[in-house]
Amino acid sequence: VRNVINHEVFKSGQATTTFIDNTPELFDFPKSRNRDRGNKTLQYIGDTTINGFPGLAKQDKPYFAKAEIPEFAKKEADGPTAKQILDHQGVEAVKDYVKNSSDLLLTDTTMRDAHQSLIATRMRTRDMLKAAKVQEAVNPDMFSMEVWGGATFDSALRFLTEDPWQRLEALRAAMPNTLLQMLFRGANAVGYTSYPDNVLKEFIQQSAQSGIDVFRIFDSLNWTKQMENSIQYVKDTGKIAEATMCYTGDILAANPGKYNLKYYVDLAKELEKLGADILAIKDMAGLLKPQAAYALVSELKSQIDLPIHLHTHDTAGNGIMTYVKAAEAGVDVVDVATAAFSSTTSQPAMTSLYYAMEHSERVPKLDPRNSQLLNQYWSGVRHYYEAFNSGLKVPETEIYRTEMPGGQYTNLQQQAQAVNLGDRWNEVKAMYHDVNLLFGDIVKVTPSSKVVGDMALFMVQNDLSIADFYEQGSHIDFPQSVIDFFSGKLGQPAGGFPEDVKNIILKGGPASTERPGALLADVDFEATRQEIIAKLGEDDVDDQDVLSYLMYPDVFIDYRHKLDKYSDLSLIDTPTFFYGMKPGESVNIEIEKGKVLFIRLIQIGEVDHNGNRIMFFELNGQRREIVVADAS
Ligand code: 3PY
Ligand code: ZN
Repeated sequence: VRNVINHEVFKSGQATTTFIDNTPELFDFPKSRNRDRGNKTLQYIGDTTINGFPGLAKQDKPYFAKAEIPEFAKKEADGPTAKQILDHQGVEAVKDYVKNSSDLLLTDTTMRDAHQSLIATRMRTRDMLKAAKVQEAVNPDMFSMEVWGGATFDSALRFLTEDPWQRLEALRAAMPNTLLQMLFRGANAVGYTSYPDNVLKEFIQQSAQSGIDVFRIFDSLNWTKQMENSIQYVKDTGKIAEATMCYTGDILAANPGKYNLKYYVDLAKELEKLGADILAIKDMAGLLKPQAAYALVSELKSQIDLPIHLHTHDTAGNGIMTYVKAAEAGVDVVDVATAAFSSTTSQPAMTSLYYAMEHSERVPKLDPRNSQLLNQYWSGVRHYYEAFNSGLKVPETEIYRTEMPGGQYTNLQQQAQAVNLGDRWNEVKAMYHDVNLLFGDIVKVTPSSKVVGDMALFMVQNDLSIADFYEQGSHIDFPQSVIDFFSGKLGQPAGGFPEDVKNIILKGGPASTERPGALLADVDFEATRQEIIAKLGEDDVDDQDVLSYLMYPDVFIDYRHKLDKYSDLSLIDTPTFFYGMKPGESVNIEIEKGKVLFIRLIQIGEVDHNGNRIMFFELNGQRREIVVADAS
């Protein structure tokens, strides 16, 4: 890891998209980890073949057509890109460029929010990288690519045995002329709890150094106190601070309650004062209807002087219309995804938006033919991950009532299934709405959305109604996340907590109105590094590892153990990674340029009296036997 950004060629600014291909040593792991790599890879394939991939129902490996990039005509950028402007002229010049663009600018979320919202954040780096390497030849005028942050950090380590930093640096090298964007959860960085300020600062600095240009910073309660430090830390790096207001409710409703137009205008002004370079409207549940988008953007345009970047989810099926109306009102940038990873709980499709705006003044600079061709590749990739599709297949306008974020929908549905509430999903959704009102109508986005989700599941599981809550609540132990929320650990919601509900939940326990981060002591990074070294028994622990550990201590240690056991798994093709191999099948794994493991699975042995099976492989022509403990 971390070799890319410090490589002389990269630092010189001469890196092109062939840089990674011609410089394989970038991804060299320390020798010890790759010792015996052939056997370790066979062990992984053996374990996965026999016991399945964690979280996936075990099944025979399905057939998948290989996802390939079709031929396309290389496109030249129409003038300097936003990334080139940032690198050569700085943030103010990017702001001017955005404000002066007559066409609508686009952010492609395929590699972050789109797969987070459709396939439980399971997309692997290798599938991203193949598209990333041609991205600038296909669509060089993309304003930015959202590729990092949100749940991807956790998911890479936890489920994919991948280092998120390595992913970022590889994508950076593949797209040197495009702004890379991340989603940063304010006080929660890329985790679910509050971190001390020095951790936020270090995380932002390291992310900037590893390739992030645009930081979309939000707070799950729109509490600006939890955003101001992060905004400043980003500005200190010379990168772009995109301060965010999360959109909830309906500003055009007859009685919009506290989330009315004035609320958003005041919030936007506050973020502008805090130094935002761009204002993001983060419509995480897809609640911003077209006419409301027009009203909101028009008003903001007349009241603040920042470029405006709109993000929505297409859950209700109205996303394209929302973007078209926002564009008419002067929005500067909108978030879209490639068609194969678009729609329903994800972002609207980029080519659909292009055609919806064709022949209008603000049609985006997008080559629809090239986008469609690249989408053929993405469509192949989507198939690999079919088993993780668990969400909506069709639009759901009920979302206007439930207000559930796109990224949460599939997750909560899976959680409901895990506790045997799969067939009571409609009740869970209805309860999600009721719990939100019980909690005083809060902004729901990670991590506040998780609190509402936990409570909704808890209520349905225990057959509790809202009336039961008031009657019996003082005798009930509520989920820890709910107690933490009411004790102020996520911050303060607009209008405060409803006192009666708070008393029932906390039962006299402590509550604070301070900013949680202000109560946390600074982390000693060197002491943390020593702690990790002691746990791992090896001293190959760098600054990025320390940050990964601070975000997810157990997950990180577990990741390193898996890496030691199996070696680097990121080079295995995706179907083999999830399903192992079938007897008689052959796969090739290119571990370095020109160095290939040719693997054939010959036969799977019977279970012996210890519950083990012998797997008979051929590795580069040599027979190998691997022992796998059959967990069934
Ligand atoms: C995240 O925080 O991961 C989100 O995508 C919120 O919408
Ligand atoms: Zn989103």
